[in-house]
Amino acid sequence: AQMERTFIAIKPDGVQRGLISEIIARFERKGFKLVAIKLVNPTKSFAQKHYHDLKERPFFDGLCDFLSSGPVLAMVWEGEGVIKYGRKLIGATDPQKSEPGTIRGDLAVVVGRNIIHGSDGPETAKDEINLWFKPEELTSYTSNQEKWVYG
Ligand code: DAT
Ligand code: MG
Repeated sequence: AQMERTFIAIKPDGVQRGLISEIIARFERKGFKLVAIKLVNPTKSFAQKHYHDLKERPFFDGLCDFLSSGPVLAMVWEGEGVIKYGRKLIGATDPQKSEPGTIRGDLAVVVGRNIIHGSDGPETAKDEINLWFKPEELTSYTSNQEKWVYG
C-alpha cells in the first residue's frame, strides 16, 4: 500500500458539540489508522500560522479568533489515499453544499462553524503535521487489521 499521512483537526465547535467520537469513528471504521492525537488550545498567532494561505481573505481574522477560542483535537491519520479521501469524508467547505453522508453534510450548517479541518494536499499535509506535532509525538505501528483492510 502507498501509505500517506494527513492532518485532521476537530475545531472548537466540534469539540464543544460532543462530536469527537462521532468523527473519529468515521475515519476509524473506514480503515484509516490513527498515528497521533492531542487536545490543544492554539493561540491566535498559531491559528494565523495554520491558516496563513488565507491571510488576504476577509474572514481571516474571525477564522483565527474562532480556531483559537477553545480546545482543538489535533490528529494525524495514515492510510492509502488518506489525504484526498479524508477530504471526501469531511465534505465541501460550506456545509450547505456538503453532501449528506459527509461529516460536514451530516453534522454542520454554516461555513464559519464547519467543525473539522483536513489537509488539502501532500504539501499542506506535511507542513500542517510539522506545525502541530513534534516528531516524537507521531507513532508508527502495524495495525492488526491492516492485512484485512489492504489484503
Ligand atoms: P477547507 O476547510 O474546506 O479546507 P478553506 O481552506 O478554503 O476550506 O477555508 C478554511 C476555513 O475558513 C473553512 O473551513 C471555513 C473558513 N471559511 C472558508 N470560506 C469562508 C467564507 N466564505 N466565510 C467564512 N468562513 C470561511
Ligand atoms: Mg483548507
